[in-house]
Amino acid sequence: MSRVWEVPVHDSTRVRDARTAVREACGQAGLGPERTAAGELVATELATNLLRHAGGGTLVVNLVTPPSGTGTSVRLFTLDHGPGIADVTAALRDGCTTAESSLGAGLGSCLRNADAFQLYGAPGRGTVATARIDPERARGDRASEGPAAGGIVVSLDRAETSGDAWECVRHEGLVTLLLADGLGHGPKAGHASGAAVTELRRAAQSPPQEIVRRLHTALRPTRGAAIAVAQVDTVKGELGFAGVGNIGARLRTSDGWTSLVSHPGIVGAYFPAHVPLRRAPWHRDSLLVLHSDGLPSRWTPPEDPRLLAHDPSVLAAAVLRDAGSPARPPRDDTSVAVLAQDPRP
Ligand SMILES: [Mn+2]
Repeated sequence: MSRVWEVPVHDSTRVRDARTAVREACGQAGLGPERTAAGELVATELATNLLRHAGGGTLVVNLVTPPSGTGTSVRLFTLDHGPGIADVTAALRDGCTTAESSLGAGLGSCLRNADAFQLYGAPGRGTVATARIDPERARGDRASEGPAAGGIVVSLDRAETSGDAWECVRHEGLVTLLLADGLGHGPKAGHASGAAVTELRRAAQSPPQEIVRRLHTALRPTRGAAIAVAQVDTVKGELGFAGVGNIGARLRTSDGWTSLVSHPGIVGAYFPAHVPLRRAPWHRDSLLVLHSDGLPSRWTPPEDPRLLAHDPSVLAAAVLRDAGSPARPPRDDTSVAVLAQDPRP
């Protein structure tokens, strides 16, 4: 289950709604007053920027596991289809002001108050901003070497609960990414994907096809889910992938993008006799995108090298934004999770 806050920001009254959403999220994450105040400040700046520079957009708030692996962090995203920021470095420098207002000062404040903050703007395509507020001030962003994961979850009709969930678990040299799409949508679907996340935390030392099998047992009391598990062995430099049900998976290698195919079935209900394991080499420039079927199937994988160099959370949010449009809202709970080697070339 994923708790989702999604606030459309199209006039100034919505800036307060954005702040309220982040305060609620910080409360659910158990953050203290200082981190909550930081989160509210970042929400205010990002929502204000949507109005001033993009003609409006959307704030999405998710609860995520921090790089330390313990506790809960709050992840904010703003997505827009505005003109995009041409010079992000200049925009992030404090005191840099545009003709209209103080874009730079606001973003500098985000940079200082968030534990991680990234901005990606492409002229004509809009901007993605993301900030993470951790329970404690981060001391370095990375838990360890190897690939980093990030994702975004939204829900059908902006419901509080999404039936989709993702999680990444590190266990010694293994980095395991799960994406789960509970059957249908809403709280019961969320119960299934939540059970998958809980079991992954216990099973992350197992190979992917074994994890999927364990998830099948764990999900029997639920209505079931589509599941994909991707695991990078950082010692061998190898990716293992196993999926059951309709989860999209695309892997970027030096030759371009390839699809990793899941096996038909429903984890927790109808389990295939044999779950194939797909192996692929994992390089410095490897990148994996997992997504639920809420994402239109004809989405195009990102090619902009500037985008590919960003944090996986930015990539996931950009994929989600670019697959849809205000005229075509998602018809299901939707999630995108990205695993990327860091640092990338
Ligand atoms: Mn679905």
